[in-house]
Amino acid sequence: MATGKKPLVVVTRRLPDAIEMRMRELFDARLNTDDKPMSQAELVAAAKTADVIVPTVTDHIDRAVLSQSGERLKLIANFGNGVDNIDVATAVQRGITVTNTPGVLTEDTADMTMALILAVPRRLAEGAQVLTGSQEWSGWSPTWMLGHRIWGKRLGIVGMGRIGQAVARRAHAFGLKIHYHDRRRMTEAAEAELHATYWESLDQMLARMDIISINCPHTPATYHLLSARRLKLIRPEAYIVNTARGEVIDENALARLIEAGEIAGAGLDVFEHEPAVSPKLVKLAKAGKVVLLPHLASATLEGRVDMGEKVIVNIKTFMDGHRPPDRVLPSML
Ligand code: 8YV
Repeated sequence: MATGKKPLVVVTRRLPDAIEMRMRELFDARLNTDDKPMSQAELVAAAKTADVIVPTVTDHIDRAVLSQSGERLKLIANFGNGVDNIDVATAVQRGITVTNTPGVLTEDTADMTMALILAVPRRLAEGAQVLTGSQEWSGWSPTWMLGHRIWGKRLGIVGMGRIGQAVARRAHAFGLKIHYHDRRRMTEAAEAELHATYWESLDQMLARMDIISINCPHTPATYHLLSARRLKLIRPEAYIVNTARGEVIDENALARLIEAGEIAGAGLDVFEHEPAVSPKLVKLAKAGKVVLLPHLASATLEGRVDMGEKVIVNIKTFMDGHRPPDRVLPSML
């Protein structure tokens, strides 16, 4: 990029007004005002001409796109925490820096995880529908619409990073007993602070939990981490909540096991083939066995503005010749 010239920044989706306004001031920003997802051909065209691309989870910046990138493309500043939409290894090989937006969506995502942990056993979605459905509510009864108690149950958190820890804090306040599996064990002090019990074996943890929450990123190592075999280890009374990535669970196997009564239910905010949602899951939702949300866990205005600010800081720092604060390296995945 020629000195003094503003970098050409292609932003693939519409962002909050305040962020777009600031981007217009700082960069030669090409914004997507109608918010239509870009096709692979449009992404290739962007990769050929831009200095920076700002993609989101809906854009697949894969090897095919990156192999056609122009000489100018030096930064992919992802608007999002997860980077499974980007082939980071190929980007780095081609001298392209990748950044993300960690930290700013932790609390919002943990809130929504907690909401799903409550919603499924307590039949929140089903109950809400009673009052808006075609039939009139027949009134309260002692044995009607009973769910299951949260307090005192065992919660198994798969992936004890920032979000997993924020879930643990909330869940402890609700009286849940915190268990976790992660490839790295936390320090004793961190475990004590979170009242968390470590399980080295994911299999053993899964077999003993009442509620399981998926909070790890989707990487090649976590694809179908909850495989059909592992899902079969889960107790028939247990629930699964996923606010991470659909690909971490074998979704077909999960739907099958819930349908067969071998897992009690699930709260899912993410899906294997977004935006497509398996008809089996939709059927289970209609039967009150699962609660489905359309990838809403981090969807707060405050969160989106914070994410945008992070993207801007990453681009500015990089363009000023410094290491951007949220660089992602293949070794981190
Ligand atoms: C974002 C997310 O909405 O940041 C993430 O990893 O999953 C989301 O909550 C999305 O990724 C934005 O690109």
